[in-house]
Amino acid sequence: MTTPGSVSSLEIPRLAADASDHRVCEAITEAGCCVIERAVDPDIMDAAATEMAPYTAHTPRGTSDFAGSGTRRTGLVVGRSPTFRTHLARHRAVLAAGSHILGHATSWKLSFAHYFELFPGEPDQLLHRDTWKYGAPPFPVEVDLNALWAVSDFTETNGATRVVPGSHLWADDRRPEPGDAVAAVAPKGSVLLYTGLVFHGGGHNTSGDVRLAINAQYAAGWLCPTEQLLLEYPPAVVADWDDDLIRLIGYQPSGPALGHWRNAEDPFTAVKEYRNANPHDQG
Ligand SMILES: O=C(O)CCC(=O)C(=O)O
Ligand SMILES: [Fe+2]
Repeated sequence: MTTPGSVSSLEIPRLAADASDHRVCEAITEAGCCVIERAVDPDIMDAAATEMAPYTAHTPRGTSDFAGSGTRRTGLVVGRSPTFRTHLARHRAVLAAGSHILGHATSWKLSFAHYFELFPGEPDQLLHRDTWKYGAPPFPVEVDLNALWAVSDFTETNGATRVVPGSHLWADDRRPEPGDAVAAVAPKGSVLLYTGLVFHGGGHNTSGDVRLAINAQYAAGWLCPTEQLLLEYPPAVVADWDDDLIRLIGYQPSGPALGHWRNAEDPFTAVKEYRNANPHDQG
């Protein structure tokens, strides 16, 4: 029996791929995180890795302790990986968790999607809350949800993300003690979901293998996205993508007066205009 706040007072909830949306939301409410085992077929992860492989060689490794000199983070995943667009960005469990955690906002969006390679020897990353990136006073609500897809197995030795279950409920000044973090071991095809307030960090890769992941972050629509997705994916690029995905990357207003385009129009209008002007461009 553990007491609140004691070391490892919670485990990371582990759910099966067919777990109900309700169960996913319940786990995240309680622990701030969960692993959905084999949420997609491992072949889908191989396909995503193959799509990203041509781009990684030119990606510089991290240049800070936080970014890690043994980590490469390759961007433009939404554009470069049709598999991400089709199978991961709008995965059923991710959307359910997103609506549950971020549904307080008028809209919520994809904020970032990068391909992570964690090389042998990379040490533990500082345990952190992703909301620190906003450099703002604490928000009264959760504003971020992460989906970290296991593109390779996540193991105790290859740097599985360490997570502190339940830490989303901690006071702002509380910090993890040694031993609070639990490795989110997960077979290829699994997804680790965690909110912006959950302490977590990449693990120490003591193996000889590269740990592969796709990190997709979703955020309340009223925040500045982590990545300039509309600059990366202008209307000509997204014209033949699924409408819901196009909205998810930011072609939608937020609240009564944010995120408009031109004469206070819905930015999706820009995609419609492109399609009308270029009817032969689409798939
Ligand atoms: O690679 C990981 O396991 C986590 C990385 C992370 O949390 C971050 O870079 O913010
Ligand atoms: Fe993080």
